[in-house]
Amino acid sequence: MVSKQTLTLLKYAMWVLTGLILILAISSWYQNQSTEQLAGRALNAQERGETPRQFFEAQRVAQGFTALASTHVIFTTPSGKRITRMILFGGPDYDKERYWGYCFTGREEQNKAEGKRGKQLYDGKFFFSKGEVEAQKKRPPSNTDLIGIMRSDDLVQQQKDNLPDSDFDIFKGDETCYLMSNINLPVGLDDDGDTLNNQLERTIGSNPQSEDSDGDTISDAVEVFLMKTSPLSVDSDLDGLRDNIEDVNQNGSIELKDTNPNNPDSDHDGLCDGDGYGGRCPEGVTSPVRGEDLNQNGIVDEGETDPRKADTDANGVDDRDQRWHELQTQPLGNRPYTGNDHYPL
Ligand SMILES: [Ca+2]
Ligand SMILES: [Ca+2]
Ligand SMILES: [Ca+2]
Ligand SMILES: [Ca+2]
Repeated sequence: MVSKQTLTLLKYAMWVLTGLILILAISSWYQNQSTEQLAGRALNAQERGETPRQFFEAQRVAQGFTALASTHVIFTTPSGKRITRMILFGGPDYDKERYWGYCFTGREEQNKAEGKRGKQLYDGKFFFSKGEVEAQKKRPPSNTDLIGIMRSDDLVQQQKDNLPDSDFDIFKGDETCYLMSNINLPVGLDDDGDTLNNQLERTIGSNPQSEDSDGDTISDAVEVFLMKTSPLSVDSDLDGLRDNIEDVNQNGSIELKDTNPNNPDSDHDGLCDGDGYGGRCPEGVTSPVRGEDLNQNGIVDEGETDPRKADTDANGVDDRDQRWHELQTQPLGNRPYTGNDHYPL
């Protein structure tokens, strides 16, 4: 059921939108359609050039929902729940995209009746993604009131300076807001506190009630936002080495002590980083040549080669070629080399 208060706010929303829509630059879908393609059948609202609408009550916001691109979205934030804009709208990757919105005070109609304009008329909270702020900074100057609001708003300067803003970048609950985005946006609360909101977790398939869904000691957020590894697999590149052994300090960059958790052969020598039995190892599972870190502990032990160096002993021959050569000239496990063993150079 839609509450009376929400209906009142929706009424404000509808006429505020008629003004706000002037500054939207995201109707490319419709503009790109050829009229011939649309002939001979009934046109839906989007094809007629009307922007579709979505409404979400607080309960749906708590669970999470997808705000569709180029759609007027009205939502109410759940009572007593504080959440940052960044988390509510899907995190840093989505912040690079273009979305913006406005949270109503309920005073807009009265303000308009009193002849107020600009920031005095729209005295609620505007919010913008970093991508939208960048796009707005590139817009040519305009005398339009609404653009004036956005341009003169302190938020633009603060986001320019990368400063957090408690008023504008935190949603405090019981706020009814308008949202417009140029992409489908996962919106929701963050039940497990890992900074991936519930809807983003649902989309990815991670557990919204666990901050480390795959139990590899790396949080879902670090895997998704920083390391770009799978929050659903302890060994994202299937090379036999766990993600937390590959990127030791879990910072998403491959340093001297690290192997690449997203590449099964970090040093490009043809040998797998781990034991060589992983699904993405270059040598087949039937090959007598295995990988580099055979006991998968992140340390170069006796009898192993270094998965960070293509030529571990610096003798001028890469590890894989050297390993094959050694197998030709010495007993192979519990049987001698027969000459039938392939030596693929
Ligand atoms: Ca979460
Ligand atoms: Ca994890
Ligand atoms: Ca791995
Ligand atoms: Ca290697």
